[in-house]
Amino acid sequence: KYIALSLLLVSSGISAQNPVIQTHFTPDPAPMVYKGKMYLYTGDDQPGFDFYTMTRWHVYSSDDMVNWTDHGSPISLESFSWARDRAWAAQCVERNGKFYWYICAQTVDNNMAIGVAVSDSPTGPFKDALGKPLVTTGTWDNIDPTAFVDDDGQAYLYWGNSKLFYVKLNKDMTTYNGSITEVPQSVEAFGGLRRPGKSNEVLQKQEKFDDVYVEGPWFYKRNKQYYMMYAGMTNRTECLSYATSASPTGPWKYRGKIMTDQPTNSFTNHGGIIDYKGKSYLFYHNALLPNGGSYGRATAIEEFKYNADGTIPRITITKE
Ligand code: FUB
Repeated sequence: KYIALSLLLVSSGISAQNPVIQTHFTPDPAPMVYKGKMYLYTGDDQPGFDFYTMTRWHVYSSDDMVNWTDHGSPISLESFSWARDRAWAAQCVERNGKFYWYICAQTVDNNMAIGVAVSDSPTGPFKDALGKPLVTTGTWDNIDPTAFVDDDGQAYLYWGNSKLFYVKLNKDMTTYNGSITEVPQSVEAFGGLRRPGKSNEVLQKQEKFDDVYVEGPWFYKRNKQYYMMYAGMTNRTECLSYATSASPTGPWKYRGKIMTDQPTNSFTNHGGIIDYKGKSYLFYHNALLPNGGSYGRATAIEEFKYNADGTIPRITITKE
């Protein structure tokens, strides 16, 4: 039934509105451009839950950033035999005409793991590429994958909650070589106050602190500079912040906040940045759909212009 609803135009009109999809909750937006079209991959919050109890992922597409086509829900927890709950943040990237949708989910042994589904089309059908997780280390750290294929063909997968990790993906995009590297965190790299041995959660309870890496990394390159946007913690809600580097593996330099913890009314924020038809866009989520909240989040988009030196200006929430 759900698939049968696909290919409907879900939003139309002359001017864009935020949230951009008005028919579903669409948390954790991940944009991708392919053959002149913008694709939007999201999670799925359901009304009435009091946690991130999510079971499937969605795809939408647009030619004009105003009218969005709903391609339904090509993957869900059932697509991954090893996944039992928490269909959390994901990103789809293209390589050589194949589409790799990196997802995270709770495993049957109650940890979080990263998997990958593959397709010949950006809208599916997708199939679990491995039949098992791509990254599983028996912890809750393994969430929010972000993938990027560099100009030299080397692909990277970053992810992590509280801690930030990466691996170098093999050309098949579904396996990796070498060990998992944890990215060192410091005030210089990701901002914030840190004390050795204290988790973000402990710090959060103890003091007000200005920014710290929490989750939701978004890794990309622009004009030979690498960018790592992420959800940071400020005053107990999430902001979007970023760091840059001359190399895909750091060292990272903290560049400040992109979107502050202004009232999005949802505890989390999660973003993606992309250029499309000569313009730059920030995708993020907020709780501004009717009945929205921390567990009812919806994708919003803001157009912005990079500063001349490549830094990103502070971006504010709009409703149109
Ligand atoms: O949507 C579930 C989780 O909330 C995501 O994995 C995090 O990034 C946060 O947005």
